[in-house]
Amino acid sequence: MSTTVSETGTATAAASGASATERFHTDKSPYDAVKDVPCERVDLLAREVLDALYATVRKHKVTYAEFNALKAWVISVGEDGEWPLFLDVWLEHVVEDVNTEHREGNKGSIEGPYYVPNAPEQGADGTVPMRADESGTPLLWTGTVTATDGSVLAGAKVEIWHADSDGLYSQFAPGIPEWNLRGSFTADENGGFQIHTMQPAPYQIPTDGSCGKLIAAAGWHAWRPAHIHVKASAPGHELLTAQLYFPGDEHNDDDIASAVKPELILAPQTQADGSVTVAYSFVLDPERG
Ligand code: MBD
Ligand code: FE
Repeated sequence: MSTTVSETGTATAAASGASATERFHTDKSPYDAVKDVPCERVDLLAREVLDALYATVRKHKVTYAEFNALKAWVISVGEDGEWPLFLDVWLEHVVEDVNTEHREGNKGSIEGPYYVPNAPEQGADGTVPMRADESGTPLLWTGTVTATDGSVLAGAKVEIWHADSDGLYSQFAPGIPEWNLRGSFTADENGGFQIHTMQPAPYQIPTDGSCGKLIAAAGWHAWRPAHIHVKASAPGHELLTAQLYFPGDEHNDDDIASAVKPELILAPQTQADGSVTVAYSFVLDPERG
């Protein structure tokens, strides 16, 4: 990743897109998990998506000029490396919904394009890696990890990652230390953890790339509300991927990625020194047989 993000200079859509695309490619092949899917399923899904496109073209009498603009735009999304961004912003939320609706534990939300595994371990009580002069409001998050049957999940893993006070993610924007504002925590014998970090800023998806071009052409906005990404996991339990939000953010009701749920909005308490504390705990569902 560091090869595609320059150490200095401003964040660009093409650089963060290239990093996100490369990050996705370094995962184990996404095709492995679908190698036994029958062709009937592929036929069904591909056919229905194409039928939806035909219906739109017919209903709105799409012109050749519009078709050619679409072709040019689709090509540029790939050239900018923005397919991970496009798919996570405009499609992942519904995939997340249908795959978690059976859960009795916490609500989750989308992963988005900027997760990196193996962030530095901080134990049960620690501070995420940050710069000596990291700006923003200090935030202390206290919680526990338990199972839907009420049992304590000692040793559960809680990984967090989020943007800095400029809305930038380490490893996807230039000039930020590699693991800045990314950390892994391990619940103690009571399932408890304490995370010290900085409150993130609202995040604007890159406006200078192909996704930004679509947003501008359609007259949309590019904002996500401020959010902390988290993955909570324990052996024998379903991985919970979520995002936590802050009350009063103007984009909580109007998230470009449609990833806010009321259960995911924190109730921060401001302390005398201006820092904030939040309590948020996880209840994980058992893995299905
Ligand atoms: C993000 O930070 C994010 O969380 C999502 C879902 C899409 C783009 C940027
Ligand atoms: Fe994010």
